[in-house]
Amino acid sequence: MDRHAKIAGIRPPDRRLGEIAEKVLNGARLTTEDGLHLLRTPGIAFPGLLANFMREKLHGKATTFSVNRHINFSNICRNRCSFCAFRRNEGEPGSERLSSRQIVDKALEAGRTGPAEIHITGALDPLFSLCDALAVIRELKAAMPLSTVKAFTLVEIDHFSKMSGKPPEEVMALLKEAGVSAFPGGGAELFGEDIREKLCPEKISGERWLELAGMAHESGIPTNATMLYGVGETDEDRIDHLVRLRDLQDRTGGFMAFIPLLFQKGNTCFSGIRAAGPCEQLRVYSVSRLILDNIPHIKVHWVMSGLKIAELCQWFGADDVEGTVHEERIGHEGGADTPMGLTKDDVRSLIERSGRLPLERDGLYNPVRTR
Ligand code: V47
Repeated sequence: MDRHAKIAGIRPPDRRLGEIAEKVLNGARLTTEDGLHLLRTPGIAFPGLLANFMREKLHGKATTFSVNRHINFSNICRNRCSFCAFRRNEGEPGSERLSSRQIVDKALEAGRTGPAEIHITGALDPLFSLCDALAVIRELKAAMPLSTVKAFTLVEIDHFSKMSGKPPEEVMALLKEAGVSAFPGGGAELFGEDIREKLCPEKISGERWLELAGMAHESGIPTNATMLYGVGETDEDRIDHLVRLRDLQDRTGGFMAFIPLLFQKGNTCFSGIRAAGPCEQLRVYSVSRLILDNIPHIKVHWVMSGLKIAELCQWFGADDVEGTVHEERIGHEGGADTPMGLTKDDVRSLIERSGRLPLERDGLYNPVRTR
């Protein structure tokens, strides 16, 4: 208790938080019950302090970011997830499937040599095949050999596998050979069976997503992991999601970053839902940092969180800020009121305003030395 007081400068608000603090300070693992207690603690200061202790132990004062370009290859999707405002039917106004030339041109908008990281996600488009995916990646790498390509969620990998008749391991190996360095963390949503049934009954199960993540890691392809929240899930759903990720990471070590995605309810059937407020958001960042003791980075996707929370959460567990992005469609179709993209200076100043030290990285978290 004295040690907490010394480090935190304040006494834990209750005995249970004192025990949790003891574990965090000793590097011991938190349980599901600890996670639930942290989520249900009325105040955010003490959980935040603990998350910041862990964040600074791992990353010091630095917050990383990348100059990146988000590109959505298609929004024409076989699935109809209830939270998604981005999907369209074939031929519907606003439906769009990009050619590989259009994708390369978009990436080149970031400059002659391309962005450090190209981030590609889309939809389960019946007319975008594994061959198309491989051709796009090869063209991107030919035009921008220095860019890291983080492309296709595990849900999309499963779709390519089903369409091509090739096992997912082979799909992953072909994409890696073509130039994919990592898979983005989308499609994880929430793993709990009941909430997943409400959100995305047609999507692969949480267990399948985790199985594919394990395969990617075994194939030497790192991935990220996301969690959609503020969409009617329970505290138990959140902690269950985090613990399942932590269990897999114990076995593979292949997750680079965890990214909480705040639900944007516009143009969805959830328009009546109460949005997660700022305290709740900061609580989610803190608990994510504390439970995910084996995933190196907690990233804030400023598009979804808003710029104010992106600044604040760097003191509540986050050590990585989404990059310049350039053109964000998924959150904006859901009514996100953030900019479509930021300049590199904007991102740096978002980090500096928080009192952190901006550190530019590539798509695999290697430092980029520019200035
Ligand atoms: O899985 C869809 C989410 C994800 C909404 O790996 C929504 O670095 C909020 O993969 N409100 C796809 N979220 C995006 C994705 C991603 C994004 C940023 C960084 C990384 C990374 C990956 O977008 C989906 C879903 O969870 N999403 N609709 C919505 N209305």
